[in-house]
Amino acid sequence: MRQAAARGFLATVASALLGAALAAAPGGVAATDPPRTHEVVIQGLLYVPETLTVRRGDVVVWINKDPFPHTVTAAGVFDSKSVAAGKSWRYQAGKAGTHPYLCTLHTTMKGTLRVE
Ligand SMILES: [Cu+2]
Repeated sequence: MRQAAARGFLATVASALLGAALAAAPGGVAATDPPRTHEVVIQGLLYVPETLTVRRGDVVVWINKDPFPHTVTAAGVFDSKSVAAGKSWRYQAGKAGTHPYLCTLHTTMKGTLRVE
């Protein structure tokens, strides 16, 4: 009997946790959350993080910490043009999908923006 009671208690806890989990949208972000701002640092000829996942409406800011210019270019989706040393460029994610991008000045620099 004690075991049955314990199981009942655990089931209650589990369903409470499940309820809490279901209250949040995928990724743990509620659908009603306001747009967020994400940062990608450009440093040492790298985008950090290299891959970033955001929601439509979120803003992504690329911050160029290198002492020379870079671009953030996903052909047909977004293009920062030249971002000078110490400057940043922001983009509001509007088009859902996986957008590989690169720096047109240093084409080995690659990143991916996933917009859900
Ligand atoms: Cu570059």
